[in-house]
Amino acid sequence: MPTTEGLDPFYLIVPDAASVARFAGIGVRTIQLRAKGLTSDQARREIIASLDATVTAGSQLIVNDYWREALSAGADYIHLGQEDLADADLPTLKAAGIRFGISTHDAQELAIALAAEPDYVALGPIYPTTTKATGRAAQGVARVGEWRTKIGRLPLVAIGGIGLPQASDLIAAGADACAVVSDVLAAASPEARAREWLAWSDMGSGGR
Ligand code: 3NM
Repeated sequence: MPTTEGLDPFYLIVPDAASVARFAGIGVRTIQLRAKGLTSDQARREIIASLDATVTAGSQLIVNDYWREALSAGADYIHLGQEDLADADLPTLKAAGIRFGISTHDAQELAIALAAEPDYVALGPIYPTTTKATGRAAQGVARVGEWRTKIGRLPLVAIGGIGLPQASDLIAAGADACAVVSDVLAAASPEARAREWLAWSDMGSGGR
């Protein structure tokens, strides 16, 4: 049950094109490619392979980090961290019709993000996570409600330490989507866990 702006309540983050293809193939509708340490050529190849897989499956690909390569490869949705935001050529990206989300961790970053007029805002880390060294204390669920109030109707993605048992509470608190790495990728069967998340999404994601 996709929500606003092409974001499904279950927003999966994976490290490479092979994983994008694997999860697009079982029906995951929103997938972020978050590959690290690639050369520009490698990044471009990963993005093109990811686009092939998601276009075929009818899933939405969101490319993290490599905005130049995403642009040249024909991606239509990217994710920018605050550092990427300082570097990114937003007018060019917008002129190309590329939608983008921005990470935020505090009120100052939120103000910077909103000034860029993004298509969604991500807030993290909601819970402690070992997947990324954010250097931040966990935000907690109440902060999701605070962000919801501050951003109006703009889509809100919660991220960081989220497992399926917490997901409905986050939607109820004001998130539109839960972005997830380890709850799926570190599961005994990542595919089975992804299917549980999809069932949750199909059932209305906790109902809001
Ligand atoms: N960004 P997991 S937290 C990639 O707070 C990422 O901006 C975060 O992985 C932020 O679901 C995070 O395994 C890690 O906790 C998400």
